[in-house]
Amino acid sequence: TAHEPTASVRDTAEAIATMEIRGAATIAGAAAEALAAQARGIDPDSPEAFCASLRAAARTLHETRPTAVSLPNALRYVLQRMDGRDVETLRRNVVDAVEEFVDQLDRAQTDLGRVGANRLADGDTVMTHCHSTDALACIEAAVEQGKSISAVVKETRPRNQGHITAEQLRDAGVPVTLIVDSAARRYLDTVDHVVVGADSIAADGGVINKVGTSGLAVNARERGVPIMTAAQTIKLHPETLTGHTVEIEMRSESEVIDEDAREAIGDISVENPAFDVTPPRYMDAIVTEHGQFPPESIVTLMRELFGEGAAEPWAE
Ligand code: RUB
Repeated sequence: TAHEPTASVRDTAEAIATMEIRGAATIAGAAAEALAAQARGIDPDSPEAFCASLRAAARTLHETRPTAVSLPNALRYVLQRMDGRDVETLRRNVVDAVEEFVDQLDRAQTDLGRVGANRLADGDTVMTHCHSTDALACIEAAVEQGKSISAVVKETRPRNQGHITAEQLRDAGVPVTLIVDSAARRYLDTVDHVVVGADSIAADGGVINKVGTSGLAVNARERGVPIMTAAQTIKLHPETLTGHTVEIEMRSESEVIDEDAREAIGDISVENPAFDVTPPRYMDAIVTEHGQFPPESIVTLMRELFGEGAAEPWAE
């Protein structure tokens, strides 16, 4: 029917679900672009049909992965600007909103990078977990400020996103040491700052990021190493203002053990949570494009930017 998502929306949704497109900010940008492609690619016979088709596309994109709130925040940003009495006006407003959203995404990352960079000193060694474009923006900005920075990069099992981080830092001229996740506490003795990203930030300042972040934060505190989360404000989770919790994605056991290992081990259960929650007391700062915040005060910014409500403009 006319309301079905176009192939490009289905392709983007598939790429997000299989993690070909991954990382909270990248997912948000790709989802917004997919809405623009849907707006350009359909020829509905009424404004109502146009809107229904965009809502259906947003639902398809929304169902891909549950934890990064940047995804629903992106869909909400675009659909709230879907305004007009005729199809052409609606189409233009959606395409313009997507362009604006993607611009803001880039600008926010550049701006928060400068803030995060100010927390790093010349000669610092940073430790990273997973692959976060917001976290990398801080390290890259520090390098651009002329600071000499080295990195200890956790490989981040089971998907090894640390390899992407290692490659990107090497390209930025940062000397990189790759370690297995279990070696993190040992190497914290040699590290000046831990820098991680976020998929969602809860109203109480809890940081939801790649599984392993909370253990790293507790160990960093115990070793006296400061830890920051680099998170542009589309990572703020508006529904947590009204008492909702953030869903932690559970992924397939095949990411943890292959079929041969499964067969050899036999009847055991395997669990593969993709994210965890770092309590605010273990995080020193949340670095955003509006400056840095103690996690406990992030709720003020969340209210200012998202109000009390978290409408779902994609609902049927
Ligand atoms: C990625 C991850 C990243 C955040 C932030 O998890 O946990 O730290 O998404 O990334 P996955 P960014 O690989 O499962 O998507 O700063 O790029 O938004």
